[in-house]
Amino acid sequence: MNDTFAEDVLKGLSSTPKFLSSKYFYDEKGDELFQQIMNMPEYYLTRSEYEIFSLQKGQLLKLFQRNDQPFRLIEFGAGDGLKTKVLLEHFLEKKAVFKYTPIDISGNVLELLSNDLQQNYPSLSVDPMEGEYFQMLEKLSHTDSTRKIILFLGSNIGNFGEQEALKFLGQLSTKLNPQDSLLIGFDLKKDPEVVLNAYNDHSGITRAFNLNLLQRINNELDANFDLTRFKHAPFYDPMTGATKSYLVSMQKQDVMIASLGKMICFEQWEPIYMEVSQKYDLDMIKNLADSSGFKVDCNFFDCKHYFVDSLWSL
Ligand code: AVI
Repeated sequence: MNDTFAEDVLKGLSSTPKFLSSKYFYDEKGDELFQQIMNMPEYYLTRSEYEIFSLQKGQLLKLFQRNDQPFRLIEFGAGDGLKTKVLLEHFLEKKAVFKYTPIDISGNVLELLSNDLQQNYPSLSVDPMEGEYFQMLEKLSHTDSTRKIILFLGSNIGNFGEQEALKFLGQLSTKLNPQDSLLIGFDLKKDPEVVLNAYNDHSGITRAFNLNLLQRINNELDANFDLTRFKHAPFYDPMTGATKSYLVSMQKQDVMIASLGKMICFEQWEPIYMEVSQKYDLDMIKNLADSSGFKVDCNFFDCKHYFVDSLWSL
């Protein structure tokens, strides 16, 4: 049993209001469901960022390369690297001198990605690192002074609360050198219906993605959540840009988490707060950069202005 997972679940479900951390969505089944989410017609985010990279890879390379200097592309939480491959392929074609360093806490994810890249791009220099982002950056800085370009893509920053995002980016800024840059993906505020549909798809995949965390608690902590008694309820607030997802208990019920020896009691219609997916506007992005020690150098938009990859430096 994973102790941190157990502690976090206990803390979240004993709190008022109840919450669970969306970082725990990603067990094997959760990874598979997220893969399906990225392919859904409603989930525009992945396609938007893919379009940005496909159409603006030349400009990105110019900015990364700076007078043909070598650079190291460091990706936080690379996943299957589908979008990044568009960049890698172009950079290789243009004979850019660079290394690619995906960092992930999952050795399994890194192995799959590295094998795939080696097979498809034998000339690519892949240097994966398994571990926590900042620890790995620290480790790198002892051995390598090449210009670093950090990629934090896919609106992953949107899953951080406001203070958490500030803290994360503030910490990141202290780990970088003046010549380094960060390319960070933000999902933008847009037609509220478009946003909400991305988190409330017709086929019920996002619903299953949220419910899977209750299933994970059943599997790993010997709990007895009845998934049919919880309703997936996402909301988008166009004022703040927060999309928040809840699982709402449709009836008064008690759930036993046997491995923790803990009974969790739900009132009828009581929610569990599952995830925030923050949507930004350009002022919010500039403020976030300013308050975390960065400045915005350049913004790359898709044609619909649904998404932006923002290039920051110190
Ligand atoms: C990983 N992250 C950026 C996704 C998002 O859009 O917030 C996670 C997700 N949750 C529901 N659908 C997708």
